[in-house]
Amino acid sequence: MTMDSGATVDHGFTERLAQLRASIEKRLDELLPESGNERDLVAVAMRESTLAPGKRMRPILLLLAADGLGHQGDPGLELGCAVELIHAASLVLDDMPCMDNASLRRGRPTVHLKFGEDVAILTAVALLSRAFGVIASINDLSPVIRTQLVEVAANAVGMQGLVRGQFQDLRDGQQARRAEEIAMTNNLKTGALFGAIMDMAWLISSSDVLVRPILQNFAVELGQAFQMYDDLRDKCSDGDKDQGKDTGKSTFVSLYGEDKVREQLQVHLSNAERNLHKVYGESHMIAGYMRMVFDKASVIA
Ligand code: GRG
Repeated sequence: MTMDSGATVDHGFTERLAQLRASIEKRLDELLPESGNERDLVAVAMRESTLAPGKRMRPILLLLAADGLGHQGDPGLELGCAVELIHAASLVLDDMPCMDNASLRRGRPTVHLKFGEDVAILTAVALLSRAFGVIASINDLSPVIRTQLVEVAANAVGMQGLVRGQFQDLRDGQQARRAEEIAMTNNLKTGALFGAIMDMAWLISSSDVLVRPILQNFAVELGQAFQMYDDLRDKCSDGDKDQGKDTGKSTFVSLYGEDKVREQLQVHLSNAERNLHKVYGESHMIAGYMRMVFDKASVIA
């Protein structure tokens, strides 16, 4: 798959994004197990949870990031889909009664409500192992790069990433937290997967070693901004997911109030943009895409 790396938001931007989304959805569909047998509930739940209408922000970012670094080929799509499978697994677990106890996700009943908690746990494990299998079997890459990609994904999921962030959020979020503690948790819970995406884009593009930390700085700023956006969403109903799940939890919104969080979010977005510009210049699609995701979000206006 190739894209015009110099594309601005004006020239065919929307169509280009629609094409990317379509290729991601098609490949996810192929990578998920068939669910012809309706009693095969884990397969059905894997498909329904992953193919439900999400933004596909992580695979889109990965594809744009890699393209801007000169990578053209299938590995970007495979990796983007693997990250989306990890993300889907995390949402299934996050919604469970022992965690957020949510009833709605992507506008649909959560997996444990529809299929039962047993199926939800098994679905998350199956999505996660499918993700690692996809990364490990990308033939167009050298075994060394493939191994590094598996390591990047493993670090993002485990005790240096989502798992630690989620644990801190569940347990420490019940009492007052300092701003630095909330930021650290958000970085693990939400920023780690963005960090993995940028590292993956960097690894498959054989880019300059100096570019890697700039992409990581971008991911940290994006993670902070995105978690603030998600926390603000908790206050308003868009029919996509439950409201009020953060009530009684210490977040930036409970610490600073919504207006200050909106301001802080803009600071993180500007910092993210500054890092992007260092690598991709002023007019690359990735910056336009990031702005578009946040501009669409009425909660931050
Ligand atoms: C084993 C993968 C795995 C995880 C275990 C449950 C858990 C640890 C982590 C949960 C982390 C989590 C849910 C963080 C929140 C990230 C976030 C802001 C999600 C919302 O993402 P969007 O808005 O969702 O991109 P869509 O539906 O558009 O894809």
